[in-house]
Amino acid sequence: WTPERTLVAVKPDGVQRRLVGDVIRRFERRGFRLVGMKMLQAPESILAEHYHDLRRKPFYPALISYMSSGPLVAMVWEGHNVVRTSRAMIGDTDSSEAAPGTIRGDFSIHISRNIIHASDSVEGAQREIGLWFRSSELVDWTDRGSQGNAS
Ligand code: YYY
Ligand code: MG
Repeated sequence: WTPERTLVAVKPDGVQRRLVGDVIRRFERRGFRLVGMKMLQAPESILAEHYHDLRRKPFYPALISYMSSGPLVAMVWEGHNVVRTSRAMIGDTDSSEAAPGTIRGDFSIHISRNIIHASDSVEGAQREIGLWFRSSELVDWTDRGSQGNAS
């Protein structure tokens, strides 16, 4: 078992389209553990830090304006290999390449409105979780035998 945490965010288009429940359901069904969640209008300072590596890309201004266009739902999910598995669950960045069955492949047709974010490495996940959440906002909880699963 490789216990890990990752940052997942339902982006403003996902919230507008009422996809928050579906996203949570997919991660729960897979067996991951929700350890933090909040809805917020993301401040530009957080977004700038979050997408720091992309700051020189031509699409960066549009990306920041899209991400600030409405509330998003940020979550921290925990479980075995959650970083890698959640990337597989969300699908390719470019929605037109995202496989059916993935979140982007089921709900999105364009890279600029691709519904969801998930960290792409363990180090990136640690950095992003620290950016979006205080440690007091993360909840350590364990499975009770009769109700839990193997994660
Ligand atoms: O991690 P992921 O979201 O799959 O892709 P990134 O390469 O980190 O890009 C972040 C974000 O930027 C992407 O989800 C959509 C947007 N974007 C874009 O609008 N146009 C591109 N050509 C590339 C990325
Ligand atoms: Mg990324």
